[in-house]
Amino acid sequence: MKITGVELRTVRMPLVSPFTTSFGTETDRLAVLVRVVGKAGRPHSQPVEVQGWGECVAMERPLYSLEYAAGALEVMRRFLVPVLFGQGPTGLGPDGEITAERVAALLEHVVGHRMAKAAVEMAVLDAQLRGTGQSLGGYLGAERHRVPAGVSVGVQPSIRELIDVVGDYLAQGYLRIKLKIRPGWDVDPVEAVRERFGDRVALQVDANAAYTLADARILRRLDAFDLLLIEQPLAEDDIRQHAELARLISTPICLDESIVSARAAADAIALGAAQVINIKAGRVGGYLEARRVHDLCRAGGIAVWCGGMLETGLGRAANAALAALPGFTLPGDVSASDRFYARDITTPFVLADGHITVPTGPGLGVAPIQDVLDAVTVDSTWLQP
Ligand code: OSB
Ligand code: MG
Repeated sequence: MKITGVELRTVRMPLVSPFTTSFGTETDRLAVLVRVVGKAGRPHSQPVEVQGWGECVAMERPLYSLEYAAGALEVMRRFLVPVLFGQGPTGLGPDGEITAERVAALLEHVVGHRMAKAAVEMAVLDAQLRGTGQSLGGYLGAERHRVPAGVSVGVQPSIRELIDVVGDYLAQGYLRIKLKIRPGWDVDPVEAVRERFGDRVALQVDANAAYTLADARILRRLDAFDLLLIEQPLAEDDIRQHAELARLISTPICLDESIVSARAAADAIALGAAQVINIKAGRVGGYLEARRVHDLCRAGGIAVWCGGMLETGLGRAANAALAALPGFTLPGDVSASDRFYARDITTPFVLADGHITVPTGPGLGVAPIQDVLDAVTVDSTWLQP
């Protein structure tokens, strides 16, 4: 495919309710979307115009990771998109052709900025697959038509409200509950949810790096509640300390923030810092690297599940496809669109029998609904060679 233009579109979508984690409260989702337009060459016929969509998971503020939406937009505009036009230090070759499989290598000279890179790769991959008519799930190696849906429950103002919110999600059919925790909101909410809903509910917690090893005594109290896992209790670069914590508590440790690549995953596993891994394509630089994380975890007998970043229908479609790979043995944060948005920019994903259906159409299998997209767009830039 030859890329002829790229649109970078920033959207701001109101959340149905505030989402509070240990790092802050979000009331709306600011996201940068990437639309790649190109010409797909086909033997013996005229090239056809194709386009593809990517979604950058960087949040408005650099609180979950060091990337943030406006920064990612800048990096894409100045340093990543020009490479797709053949204007980078790594040339495309005389024909200007590009494939999704080459994007990561072409962008490797830019240090970090994995969420920005992932969005660009996702858009090229979507366009490429639309050109060949293959679904993203089919391309990645999905083996299921639907994936079990879990839901991430933010820190609530009170235990009473938490019980109401969790009860509502369980009534909707969600198959796994993840509670956000932070110092002062950990043992009590977990105990309350177990007391009210029983031992059969699949339950896990996510600290988003809010603790230190000195808190091991508190975290150890969570051992009593038979949690599936505790996600990212310590800081992103505390790999060794996660390994130490693993020796002090019996709840399996799952890493999120720390796993920025397949290499980081291999190291964390080898050091005993992660018994489970949360895979987010944006965090590791793209869906192709995400698949590599999946493959190495599967080979090593490490359970994985698909994380979420409050995606619009675009990222949600891609996550559903990824989560359908055989190594995803735990329910992911792949929830219905209405978990976050009253009106999604694509046809909404809905919960059916506790599952989300994996799209089967070409590429992502979904695309933005133009007037809904326009209504939430706050900025748009069109880039050409
Ligand atoms: O740590 O998994 C996380 C949302 C934003 C940033 C980080 C995280 C989350 C979530 C929400 O937990 C997951 C979802 O999209 O459902
Ligand atoms: Mg997490």
